[in-house]
Amino acid sequence: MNTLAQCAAVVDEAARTATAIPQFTESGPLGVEEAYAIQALSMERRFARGETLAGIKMGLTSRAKMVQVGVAEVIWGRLTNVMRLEEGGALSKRRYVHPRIEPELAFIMKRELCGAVSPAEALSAVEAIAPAMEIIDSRYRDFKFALPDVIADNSSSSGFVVGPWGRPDQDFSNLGIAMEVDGRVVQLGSTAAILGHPLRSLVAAARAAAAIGGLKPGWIVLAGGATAAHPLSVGQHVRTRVQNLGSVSIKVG
Ligand code: 0L1
Ligand code: MG
Repeated sequence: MNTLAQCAAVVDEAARTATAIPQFTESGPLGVEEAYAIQALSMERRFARGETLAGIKMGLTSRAKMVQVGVAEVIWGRLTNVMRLEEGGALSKRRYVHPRIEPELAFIMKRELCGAVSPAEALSAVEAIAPAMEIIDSRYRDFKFALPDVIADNSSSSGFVVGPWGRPDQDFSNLGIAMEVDGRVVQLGSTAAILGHPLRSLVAAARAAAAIGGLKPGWIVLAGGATAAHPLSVGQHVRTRVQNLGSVSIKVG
C-alpha cells in the first residue's frame, strides 16, 4: 500500500487528467480516517495550484443515494472555486471520467458554524438557499468503490452549479424537485429525501467541518442529492426545478 501522500497524488492526478484508477481498497485495507487524510492531502495539491476552498458537499444523504452506492453513512467533501460552473453555462465532458449529475439544495453561509449545533442555530447562520446540481465523477474504474475509496476521492465531488438565491426563512422541508434532461423528467424527488430535512444535512456539515475549523461566511454547502444521480452525455441540457425556489441548468459539451 502507498503512503497517504502517494495515494493523494494518485487520486489528484486521476482527477486532473480525467483518468480512471483502480480502487485503493483493492490493494490493501484503508480506514475512514485515513481516507479523509488522503482527501485533505489531495485537496492541498489543488490549493497549491491556485484553487481556493469554496465550501463543502454532503454526500449519501438520501436513501436513493445510499442504495445506489450500497452504504448507509453520510460523507463529505470539499468544494473549490474551480469546481463551480456558471448557471446556464456548459461543462466539458472531456474534463471528467464518467460524470453523473444530481439535484441538490445549496446553502450559502452568512456566519461561521462549527461543531455540534441545533437546526435553529444552523438556520440562523444561513444567508440564502438555492436550487443546485452537483456533478459527481468517481475517479475509480466503472464508478465502483468501497466507502474509504470514495471519501479519499473527495466524495466524488467534481463540479456544482447554483441557481437563484432565495430567502432561508421559508419552509424548505418538503419541496418538490424535478430534474429534466432535454425536457424529459429523469428524476423526481423532494427536499425531504435529504435526511428528512435539508437542515439536518447542514447540522451534519457543521459537525464535519469542525475538522477544518468550521463552515465560513460566504461558503456554499451542498446538502446532498435528493434523488439518484443521472449519467451525463455530450449534447444534453439538464435542468432542475425546485418548487418555490426556481431552476438551475447546465449544458454538456
Ligand atoms: O451524494 C453524493 O454526493 C455521493 C457522492 C459519492 C458517491 C457517488 O459517487 O455516487
Ligand atoms: Mg451530491
